[in-house]
Amino acid sequence: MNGAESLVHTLVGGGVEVCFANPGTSEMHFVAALDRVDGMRCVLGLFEGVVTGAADGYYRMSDKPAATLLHLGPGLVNGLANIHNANRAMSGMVNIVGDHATYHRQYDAPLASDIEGLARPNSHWVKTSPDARGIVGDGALAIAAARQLPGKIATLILPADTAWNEGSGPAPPARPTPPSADAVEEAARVLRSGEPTLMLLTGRALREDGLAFAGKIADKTPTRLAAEGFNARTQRGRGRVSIERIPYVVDQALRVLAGLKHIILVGSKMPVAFFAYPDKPSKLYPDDCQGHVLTRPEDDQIAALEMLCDAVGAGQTPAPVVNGERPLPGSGAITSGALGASIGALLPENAVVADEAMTTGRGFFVPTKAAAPHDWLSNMGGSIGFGPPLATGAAIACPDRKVVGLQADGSAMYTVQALWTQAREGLDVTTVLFSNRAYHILKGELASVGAGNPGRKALDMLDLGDPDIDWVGLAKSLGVPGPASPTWTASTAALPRAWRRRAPISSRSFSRSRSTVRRKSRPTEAGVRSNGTQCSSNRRTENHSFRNTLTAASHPTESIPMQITRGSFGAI
Ligand SMILES: Cc1ncc(C[n+]2csc(CCOP(=O)(O)OP(=O)(O)O)c2C)c(N)n1
Ligand SMILES: [Mg+2]
Repeated sequence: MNGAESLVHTLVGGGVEVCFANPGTSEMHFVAALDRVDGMRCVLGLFEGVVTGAADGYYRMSDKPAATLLHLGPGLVNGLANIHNANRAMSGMVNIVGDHATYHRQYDAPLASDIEGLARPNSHWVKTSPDARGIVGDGALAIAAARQLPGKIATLILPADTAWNEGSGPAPPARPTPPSADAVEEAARVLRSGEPTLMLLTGRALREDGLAFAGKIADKTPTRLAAEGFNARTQRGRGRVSIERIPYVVDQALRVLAGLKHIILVGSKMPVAFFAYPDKPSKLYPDDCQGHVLTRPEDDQIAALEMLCDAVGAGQTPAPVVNGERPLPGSGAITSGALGASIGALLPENAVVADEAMTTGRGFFVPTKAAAPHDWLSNMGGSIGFGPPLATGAAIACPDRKVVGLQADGSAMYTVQALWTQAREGLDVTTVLFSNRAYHILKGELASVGAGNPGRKALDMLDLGDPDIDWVGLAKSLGVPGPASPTWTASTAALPRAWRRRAPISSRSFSRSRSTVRRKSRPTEAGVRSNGTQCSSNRRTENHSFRNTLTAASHPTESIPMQITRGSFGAI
């Protein structure tokens, strides 16, 4: 067994079962090892930003790190924007970055670079495996680093000539730090004081059970609840406690937080503005407002909330869950609110929402409050192009759930290749694309930063309409074909049917969005499927139902046709 095989064994033994990859020459041993070792699903991404964003989505929905396979410094750098987002979301991942053979480095060949230097700012753990004996141990260390709570970014650099030895050691799963009794008592004291108080939640506190405890506390005491503006994963919908987010727009956030004397931090930080703006404060909370740390990100958020719940006598209080009617679908002009209402009305049960809807999505959160139970994933690092990869990774983590990508057009163009991976892997992702043909949000930012009256050249930098992107054609070329051009009419809640209906598509009305076109898996010489499972030599193919959809919706303020494609493609 060579070292690459040992490393794959180490990863699988350490609970890393998926590798998102974009390999090159220096990673060929690793690629070859995937054929010879069971248990690792390997997923090709056609750009490293897809690879790293998918690892983020996978972690958020499985609470387990995936591996990424990246090609030297440039491969890593291409993936860094979404590593940054994953880092901010506290997602764990194990990056494996190939490097030149150690004896080749002295020649300064074209792909040579300081990979450790490039990795360090966005990695909690970085190591170049120096020799044969180190690789398996280093692999185990990388996994242990990534599996800490909260998750961490581990980057292991593998020179191509490392002649790896056999052996591996699974990393034990990390446990959160127990809550501090003093911090719980301090928070209880603040809550009893009756002074204006906010409990600010993020991270795992936003899972269903954490929200239930927080809701009881908020019902029993005069505290308010809020989540940070962006959160890795919020469990929402009917039967769960609903929580508002701190608004992105500074003036709105200042209004929401005005008058507060205390903020109890549950895995969160004191709220600050996303950007600085002239004549606006960076801190969003009043000067005389005091922060109290109930939990740090590494602490057990749920246990702390439960203890606090008991400390304030709210143990028997029923959790104030949302149990109203589903919202009615939107109608009339296509606005953010109308789209949000339709999404809220028809979101499938237990869906996973990958939200990169940007400006169009500003009105989505409120009307989806009483939707069917779902998980909502937001961008926490502000680096756009995370949505399609995130949806891809989430779908691989949750094969039995519908993943809905709410996607702005400008952001989609960074990582649109992810649709190809979704198609290839047969993932159940519906992408709802909001094609407003602009970097719309930046128009507002241009005004907010006081950059003066924009002229033609400045406005051209924010315009995506010339040429118009053919989303349907683009999606089709990436394996998501089957266009139709229905129109959103005043009373048609057409959009969400895209992911509800199974009937054949017709050209002028919304209907089918899912197909059951079958594809073959890609068995290897050794009879191992691309998902890492073994297949018998006489039956080397497996049918996957392909359930991928792309919907292009128009600008919220216009009533122009929306388009929907149904995913369908033949066997590869
Ligand atoms: C990696 C990266 N590059 C550039 C930006 C700056 N940026 C922020 S929003 C935005 C445009 C977003 O446009 P779109 O996704 O179409 O959203 P819209 O506001 O139109 O809904 C850009 C370029 C960024 N945040 N991240
Ligand atoms: Mg746009």
